[in-house]
Amino acid sequence: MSDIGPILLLNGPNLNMLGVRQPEVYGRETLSDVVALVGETAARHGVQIVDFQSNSEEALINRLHESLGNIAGIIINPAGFTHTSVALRDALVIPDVPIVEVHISNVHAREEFRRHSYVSPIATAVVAGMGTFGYVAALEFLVRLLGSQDEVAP
Ligand code: CA2
Repeated sequence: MSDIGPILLLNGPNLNMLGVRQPEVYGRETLSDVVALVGETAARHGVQIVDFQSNSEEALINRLHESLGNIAGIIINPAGFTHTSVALRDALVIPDVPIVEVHISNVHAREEFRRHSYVSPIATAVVAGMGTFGYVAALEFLVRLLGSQDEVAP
């Protein structure tokens, strides 16, 4: 096991439909496939993933409140709430840990309304357009970031 604490993997509304609908936009992998992929990557680093998906803004916010003091970082695809939710953004800063915002699609190459994110200004890093590999990239980044924070000077 590494010294890095658990990483919270949050997925917002409709992402439970991954692989089921709109494969031309979001690919053929299901959310379970994505969670398994991130879990395998995390296991290789000795890091624990705590995953949660909800279609409810309230449930996502409550999950963040429950995570206070228990997590080392957050990977979140806020989905539609990216573009609408001040409340989710306010909740995301509560655990006071690094946040990586992930979008499967390139939100900047789509409709204008997808170009604004309430989350990006409080995120440490933003990934968009890498498909589901973006979640793995986010985890690798957090492992590197959190691992370097743990290093003790010789
Ligand atoms: O590209 C992304 O990951 C998004 O966060 C996905 C959101 C969208 O509102 C954002 O602008 C970009 C939509 C998630 C809906 O996921 C579905 C997956 C399969 C079928 C239908 C919806």
